[in-house]
Amino acid sequence: MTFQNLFTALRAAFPSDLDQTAVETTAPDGQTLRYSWRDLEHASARIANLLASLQLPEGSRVAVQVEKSVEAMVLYLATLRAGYVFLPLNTAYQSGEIEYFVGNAEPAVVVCTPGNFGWVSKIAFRAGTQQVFTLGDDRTGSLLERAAHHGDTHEPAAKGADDLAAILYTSGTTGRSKGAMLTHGNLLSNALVLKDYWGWTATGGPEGRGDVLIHALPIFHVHGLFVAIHAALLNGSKMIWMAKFDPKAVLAAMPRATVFMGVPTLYVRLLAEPGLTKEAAKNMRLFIAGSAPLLIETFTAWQQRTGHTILERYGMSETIMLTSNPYRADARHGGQSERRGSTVGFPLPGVGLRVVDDANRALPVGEIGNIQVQGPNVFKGYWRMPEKTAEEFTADGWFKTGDVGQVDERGYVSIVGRSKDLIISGGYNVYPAEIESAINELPGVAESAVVGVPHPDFGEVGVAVVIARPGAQPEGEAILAALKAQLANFKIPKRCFVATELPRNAMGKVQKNLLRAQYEKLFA
Ligand code: MCA
Ligand code: AMP
Repeated sequence: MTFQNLFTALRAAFPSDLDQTAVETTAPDGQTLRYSWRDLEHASARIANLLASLQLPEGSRVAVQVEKSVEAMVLYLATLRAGYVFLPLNTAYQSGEIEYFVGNAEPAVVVCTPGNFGWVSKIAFRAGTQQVFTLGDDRTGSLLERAAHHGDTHEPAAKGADDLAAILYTSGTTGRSKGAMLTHGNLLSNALVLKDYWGWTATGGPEGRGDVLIHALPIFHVHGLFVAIHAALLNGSKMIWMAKFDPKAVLAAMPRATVFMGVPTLYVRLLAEPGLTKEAAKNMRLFIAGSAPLLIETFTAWQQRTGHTILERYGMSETIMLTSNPYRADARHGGQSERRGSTVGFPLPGVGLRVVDDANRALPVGEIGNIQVQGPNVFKGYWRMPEKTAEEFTADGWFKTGDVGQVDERGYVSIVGRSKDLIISGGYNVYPAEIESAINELPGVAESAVVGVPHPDFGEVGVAVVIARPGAQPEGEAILAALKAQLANFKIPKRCFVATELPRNAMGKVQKNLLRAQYEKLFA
């Protein structure tokens, strides 16, 4: 069979009755909105036709920084359909961050919120962008106005498995963010595997039409954009779509749903709701967690409160999903079906995973080392950074995840640490190097170190330690306020201390482990 556009594969799974509800959501004005499968088909065709009418060069990027809405998802589908490359951007990013992404990716089209048009369009036009559209979360803006003039049928662009579908920016321990290039083949192969491995079904469930997904994650990262949306669409499953995570709204939706996906912070916040009981969760089939380590306390408390065992999985922007605890018996692993806390389960079918030492030599079972992976889901490389791409692959073609872990005798993978200097806060990645260089630019600062410490809500948060220049007296609060003007809010350290020196080893390297130990109980 010849490979099809990812959109074509997703659309082929729409139910035969296109008038059924595909997505249900609450509009900003409180109104319940229902979108049928036909609505998704027509609305994505109109936007795809609009994009096609712009006669963009092959491989053009469509960069999108908008609030979550069903139309924003349709814009993603339309970009695939028209054969262009989707580039989602976190709504928290500020102008300096957007300037970098837009300058680096050189998108032909940028879509932003109506409120941000002034500054975003300036950045975009300076970078050579042809068109800047706006899209509000209340169906306003020039994108939909223009799309309304286009037809509601559209033949999806022919795409090969190796053609680019999306670029996701992911930071690095050194230097600026890198755009991970994901292909139609990467995304579709992973979605097909997950549909099967997680037992998605088109029968039974609260409406007799199979699974219903509660979608409460942002749609500018792998978890909310690909894992959640593809799984639901590929199964013809309805989504209960939430613009923002609200634990009470999720609880209220559970009786009408079967699957929920969240980062650990979402589970922690749901556990704080007295309404979370076995009764409330009794119709649910599956709770999936990932993007950050799920504490065993959360895993166990969830089991006790709901009677459900969270299925934890592991992935990356560069690879989409890599491993998963089993949903049902996995014949490759002795029929094992147990979901084990503190593990991320087995490599998904088709994914190769090995644990190696620093010389890339495979380690025996149970030993801790660097995790490397292979498979049809592994990205094509970093956008316009061939040397960075080469650095992250071994000579024999394995991708170096930067995660440190082990595989036990039963085949379960555990992540025990990271070789990359990275903080994962509430499921968002924060690279200390980026924050430190922003702090070091501030007046009165000689140097700084940012470390991740445990936090009851976000799992981990950043803490900054700053050394003053001679004669200067910078203040922690003022430093944080200055950072807020430059960086996405989730990257701002939760505390900033001014110290007289940073602990260093004999080589002069800052001993971050000592700083982490010093501030470990700050939020206990
Ligand atoms: C918000 N704040 C945060 C975070 N989120 N601080 C640290 N870490 C965070 N994640 C801060 C804001 O800066 C703000 O501070 C205050 O909290 C309130 O902001 P608000 O936006 O109202 O917060 P919220 O709505 O409560 O958001 C928390 C959240 C959100 C719902 C947990 O962070 C979230 O949706 N996280 C999910 C991220 C995700 O989808 N990750 C998947 C990546 P101030 O008031 O001081 O300004 S994909 C991935 O990692 C891989 C591939 C994978 O395996 O899935
Ligand atoms: P990102 O760059 O946003 O794609 O984040 C990918 C990183 O998130 C991985 O390299 C891991 O360090 C981390 N991650 C994702 N899922 C898990 C998990 N279940 N447990 C621990 N870490 C995870």
